[in-house]
Amino acid sequence: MTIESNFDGIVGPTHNYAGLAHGNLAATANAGQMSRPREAALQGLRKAKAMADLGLVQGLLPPHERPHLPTLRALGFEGSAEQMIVAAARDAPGMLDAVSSAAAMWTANAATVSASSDTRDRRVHFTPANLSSQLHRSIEAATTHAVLQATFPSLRFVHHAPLPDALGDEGAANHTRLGRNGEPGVDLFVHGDTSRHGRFRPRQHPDASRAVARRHGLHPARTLFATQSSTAIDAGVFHNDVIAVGSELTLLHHEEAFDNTTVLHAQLRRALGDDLELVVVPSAEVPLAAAVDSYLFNSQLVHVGDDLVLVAPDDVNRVPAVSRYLAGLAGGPITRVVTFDLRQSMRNGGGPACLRLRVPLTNDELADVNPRSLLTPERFEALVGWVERHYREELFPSDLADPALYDESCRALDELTQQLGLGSVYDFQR
Ligand code: SUG
Repeated sequence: MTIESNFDGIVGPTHNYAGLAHGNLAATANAGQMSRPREAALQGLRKAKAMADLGLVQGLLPPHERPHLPTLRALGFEGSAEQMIVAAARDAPGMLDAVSSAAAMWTANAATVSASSDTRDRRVHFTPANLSSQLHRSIEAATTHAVLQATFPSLRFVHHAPLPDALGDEGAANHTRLGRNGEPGVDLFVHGDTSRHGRFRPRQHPDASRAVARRHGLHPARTLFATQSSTAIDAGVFHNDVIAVGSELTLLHHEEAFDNTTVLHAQLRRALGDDLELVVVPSAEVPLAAAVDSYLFNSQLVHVGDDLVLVAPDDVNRVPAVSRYLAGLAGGPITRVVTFDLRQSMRNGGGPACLRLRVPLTNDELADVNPRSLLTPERFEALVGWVERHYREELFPSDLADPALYDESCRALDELTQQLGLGSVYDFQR
């Protein structure tokens, strides 16, 4: 039987607010502020630990090396690490910001993953997202590919190359697997309307979603494609997981999430039957702006015993329309709400759901996962010690010009890959 595991991204030592992300209101609003890398990493680890404590399978994916010197070299900078960083800070500070972003922490964008029960060859398929819509994210794909291969190393796992860059692919943030536990699932892929030019460009290309479904060998009758509403994108919904979350037989979404909700609901009902719970949050109760501000939908939906738990950012308590909505959930499929302080990540537009990559696994497949990538109480303690030894308390975007940050970061990541038994996954280790 397939069960859902979650692999959270560990926040990297260069976590900062450079305001790079397109269509992401939080990241733009917080540009230039001071970040707290140590606190950010600890907040993420605590959330992951709490999920493991609920009895869920919880894994981890490491940060990427930043600043990414191979990209600086590709951009024409030369010499030692220090020389390249100093020259980039002076001549192209925007490029230095891009190669220093810790955005790989949001592993919902690392890849799209298909369960072996849904694929033609009965193996688990991974396509690392090319994240080509923005420079600072496009540099993640190659390392993500290496990290996923090291984390899921056996022949039960198929690792595809990222899609060509012309087809923007932002990974699992725009994909939801629904279905009864133990049965083949229904895959819902959501993309933007790339013909429309609104306030913000859509990031997910429809042909990217279709290509992922095709190469993973998903059954066409159980694969659905929906269009994100442009109103939502323009309101700051840069990924579908900012406005919808689903698990097993429950799909929670905002009234304005999709272009043609009636058709989508009919398709989902046909594929999944009457047991499917479609929970639609009306705009009259939670306006789009409140949904984006609180990140209500960027929650995880997890099954714990008989409970369906919504794992939300604690910002939901800050926005009155949203806390009122949550107080009225009784009687519906969601039976519990737990919240986490993830403010460091949230200020860059990353909530609980962004921080995790869902990987549906059978017991045999789980046995083939790199064991040290799984979070145990001992590994949690070791990682907290690692963060406290290596991470700065505070970081301004201007600190990215400090070459010492690169050395600190490499030392930290080198030690981490040993702790996690990942081998050499970074350029600086080769
Ligand atoms: O791509 N933020 C990310 C947030 C990604 C959230 N993920 C999901 N919704 N699944 C983005 O917009 C800001 C980073 C910076 O400015 O350094 C950033 O990239």
